Amino acid sequence: MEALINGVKVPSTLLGLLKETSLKNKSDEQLRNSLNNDGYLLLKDAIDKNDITKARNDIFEKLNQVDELENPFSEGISSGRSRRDELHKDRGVFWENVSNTESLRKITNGNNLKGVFSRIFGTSSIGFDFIFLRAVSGGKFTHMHCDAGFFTRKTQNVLTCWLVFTDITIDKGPLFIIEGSHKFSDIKTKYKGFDVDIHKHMKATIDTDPITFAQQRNSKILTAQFRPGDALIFGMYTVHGTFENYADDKKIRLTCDIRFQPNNELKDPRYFGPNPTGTTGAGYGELNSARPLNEDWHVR
Ligand SMILES: O=C(O)CCC(=O)C(=O)O
Repeated sequence: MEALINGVKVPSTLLGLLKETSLKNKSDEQLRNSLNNDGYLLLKDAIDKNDITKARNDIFEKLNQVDELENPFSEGISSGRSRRDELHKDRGVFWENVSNTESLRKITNGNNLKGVFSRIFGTSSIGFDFIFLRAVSGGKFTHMHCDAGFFTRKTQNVLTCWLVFTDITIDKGPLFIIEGSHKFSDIKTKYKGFDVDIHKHMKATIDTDPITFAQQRNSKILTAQFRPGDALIFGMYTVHGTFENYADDKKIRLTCDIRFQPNNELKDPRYFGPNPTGTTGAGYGELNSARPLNEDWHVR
C-alpha cells in the first residue's frame, strides 16, 4: 500500500517510522527528553481499548443516524449519503453534540490523559474543552502545518494529542510528522507570534508540498500504522499533516485531537469553558468535521 497526498504518491524512500515510547518504562524526565529530542511521543495503547470501542461506537451511531455510515455502523463504512442538514438545522450544534459524547469526553478530558500530560509538564495539566473530533472519509487529508497559530495566544506551553479510534493503515490517511521539524528555525521564526484568527493575510497551511518540503530539508516523512488507543503527542512547531484516506473498503478514519497545557498558565477563553467558541469564534460549526461526511473540506 502506498501513501498518497493530494493524489500524489509519496516515494517510499522518503517515508520513515515514528518511534514508539512506552509510558511504563520511562521516567517523567525521559518522556520530556524524548519529546524535546524528537518533537513527538508516540504512545501505543495509551487509552483503554474498551473505552475506545465504546466512544467509537457511540460516535458511529450518531453518524449512522444521519445516514452517513452504512449498517452495521460499528464497521465505520461511509455511505456517501447524508441527512445531516435535513435532520439538524445547525451543523455547529450537531457537531458540538457529537463532540460532547460522554464516552468520548471520558477519554479526552478524563483523568488518564490528564495524568500523562501532568507527567510530561511536571505540573498539573488541563485539557482544552474545545476538541477536534475528525471523521474522515475518502479523498480527504489535512494540509501540512504546525499548530502554533491556533493555540499559543496565551501560552507557548501547549501540546497536541492526536488520539486514534480506528485502525489507520497508510491508505486510511494517518498523520505524518516531518522528521526534526520542531528544530527548523525558519518555521519557528515564521510561525511564532502568528495567530490565524488575527493575521488573516497568512495561512497556517505550509504551501510547499510535503514531498518537496521533506526532500529540501533532507528529512523523512514519519508515520505509523496506528491502532485504536494510540496517542501521538507533539509540540506547537512540529510540522505535520495527514495522508489521504483512499481506502477501498470506504472505512472512515476516526481520530480526535485535543490540546493540553499546565493548569497554572493563562488559558485562551476561546477553548475553555462550557461553550467554547473555537479558533474563529464560530464554535463547532467552523470545523471541517461539522460538514457532512460526503462534502469537501475547507483549507485554513
Ligand atoms: O487529524 C487530522 O486530520 C489533523 C490533525 C492535526 O492537524 C492536529 O492534530 O494538529
